[in-house]
Order: sequence, then C-alpha cells, then structure tokens
Amino acid sequence: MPHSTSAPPLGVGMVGYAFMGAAHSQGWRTVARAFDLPLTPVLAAVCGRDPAAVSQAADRLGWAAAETDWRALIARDDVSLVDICTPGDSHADIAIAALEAGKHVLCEKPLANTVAEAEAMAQAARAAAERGQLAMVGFNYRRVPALALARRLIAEGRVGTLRHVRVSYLQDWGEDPALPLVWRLRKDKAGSGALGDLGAHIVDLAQYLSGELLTGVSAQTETFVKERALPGGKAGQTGEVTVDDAAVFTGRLASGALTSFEVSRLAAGRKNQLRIELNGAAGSVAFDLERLNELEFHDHTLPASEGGFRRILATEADHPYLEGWWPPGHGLGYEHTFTHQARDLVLAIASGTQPEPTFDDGLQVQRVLAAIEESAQKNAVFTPVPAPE
Ligand code: SOE
Repeated sequence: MPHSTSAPPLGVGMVGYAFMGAAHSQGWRTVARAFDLPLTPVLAAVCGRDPAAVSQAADRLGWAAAETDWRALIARDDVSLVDICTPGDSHADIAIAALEAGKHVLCEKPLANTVAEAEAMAQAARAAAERGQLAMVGFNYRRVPALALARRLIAEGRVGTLRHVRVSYLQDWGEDPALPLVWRLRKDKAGSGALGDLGAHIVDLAQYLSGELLTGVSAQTETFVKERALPGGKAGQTGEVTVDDAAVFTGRLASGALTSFEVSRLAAGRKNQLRIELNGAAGSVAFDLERLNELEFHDHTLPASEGGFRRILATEADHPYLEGWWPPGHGLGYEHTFTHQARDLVLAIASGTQPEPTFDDGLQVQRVLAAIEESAQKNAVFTPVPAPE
C-alpha cells in the first residue's frame, strides 16, 4: 500500500446507501489503493429514491453521480457492475434486471427474501455467467483474514474429520423499547428477522469453513417484542413485528458432524458478537469477531502435554489478504472485509472466473433458512434441507 490506479476502469453503480451502502462504498474507495488490481473500480453512480438524500449520500460516500431510479442506474454506460445494498424485497428484481442488461452483480446477503426469488436469481446468474457476466453474494465475513486462515487450515486437514460446529451471532439493538417498526422488523421488506440478517451469515460461515452443506435442521424462533411504534405514526400508534427477534437451531452437516446455532437481536450487551468454533479429530479452531485479528488453534496431533489452544495473530504477510496492509501486528477491522470483498470480485471479473460465494451458494443458504422456519413452525421437528440440483 498504496498502489497506482492506472489500470483500466471498472464502473460501479450502487443501489442503496444506508449502513451497508456506506460499508461497500468504503471498500470500493480503498481497494485499488490497498491491492494491485488489473481493473480500477470507479464509483460511477449511487441510487436511491429521495433526490436530495441520494445527492448528499453521493457527496458523502464519494460517488460521482446520483440516480433516483435503479433501472436508469443499470442502463448507464459507465456502470459495468451493479452493487445491491437495498432491503431484501428488491434484490431479485434489481439483480435479474442487471444481469440481463449485461452487468456484473454484487448482492448483499441474504440473497433474497424467499427460496423462489433466490432460485430465479441463481438461474439468472448461471445464464449470465455463460455470457461472461459474474454474480457474487456479499457474505463479507468470509473475508476476515483470521476466518480465511481458518478455512485454509481446515482445507489442509489440520482440523481433520469434523465433529462439531458451534456458532452464535448476537446483537442487542432490539432491546430498545423506543425502536420503531423499521424495515428489518417487517417480513414483507426483510423476509425474516435475526434469522435472515444474522443467521444467513453464520449458516454461510459454517458451510464455507467446514466445506460441507447442512442436510437438516431443528429450530425454534421467537418474537419477544410483538408490537413497535409506527415510524412517523401518531403517539401510541403501533404495528405488528412480523419477523423473529431470535432463533436457535441445531443441524447436521453432510459428514454427520453436529452443529448448533444461536442468533438474537435481544442479547443485552452483545453489540455485534459472532463466535464460531469447529472441532475435529485432528484439532479445533475458534474465532470471535470482537477479536477479529485472532484465530485460536488447537493441534490435537501434538502430545497432550503440548496441546491447548494458542492464539495466532492473523496479521502476517502470508496470511490471507495481508499483502495489502500493514506490518505484522498492526490489526485490521470490520471495514476491511468490504475492501477484501471488492478485491476478490474485481480479480474474478478481470480473469473471467466465477467469484465466490456464488448465487447458488446464496440459494443454498436460503434453503437452510426456509427449513429453519418450517421446523420452527412444527415445534422444532427435524426438517431436511433440499440438496442443490
Ligand atoms: C444487522 O444489524 C447488521 O447490520 C447486518 O445486516 C450485517 O450484515 C452485519 O454485518 C452487521 O449487522
């Protein structure tokens, strides 16, 4: 760092500019300075419905132009890649239209609000790939260096035959009694609650790190706060919360390994805590997002007297993504995952190779989420997850 940005441009157009839009913008702004890329992302235009607000967002986040209609954004000649950072109810329409218009697509997670939408998106992505347009889902935690290192160790066999995956992803913003009925609390906008928002991340991580798919789940969900103030409504006017606040579920991986998951928006004191541990016959890895530069590793092939978890600081030059950053020990943060995500997508586009996670990966996560909801409705009965075709 820094690198020259003389490589040919790759025009990016982004739809949505709230929290995720700001995070993605940070990734697009920094990626060509941190990494040596064959294409230089150019922040061509950002899109939102409110003309004044989207112009301000363009200014604040570094986009050259603003649009108020996503179809106009897709049609722009200076946009080759469409980045979708909107609530889930518009993912399918925007992604399919962009792919059919010959654009590459990055879509925030969860891929869609329903399996049917995700299937249509995955089908559009497969057809687009034949024409050279590529699509990727924004499961950004795959790009935490310590987690990418965990994947590398597992793929090298250092964890061995898998026994357990234990994951939780906890937040507490739902505990605020004054929180109005925002879009994340409405099924029509978000598809599901903590399940789709946080559960999608950890289902993806469990499948990615283990290299295996979940074959079935048993789940319970709960909506603790059932009514919330209507945004912009009169005092005392409330509306129904139509999504889950929390979910707990167990599952089986294809190898027979057992998994347990917990997600919540009402885990008081837990702001954005994602913990994952995998135990295998040859060792274990453990990670906590609140200490995201660190991976714990226990090598079970050592004599017991030398065993035990040790802390690997994932900041060495040969650790994943670290070639772009600082000398060892000068840690990274949440925002770097979006820079890494942009890097991986740009490299895939430049080389014409399929980036991961694919829309098919996003579809498979969606199938797991649907099986969880079905199981929860049937009082936690074990529910198979359909395998990919
Ligand atoms: C929810 O609060 C949220 O913003 C998720 O939507 C993001 O995917 C996660 O990274 C942080 O939390």
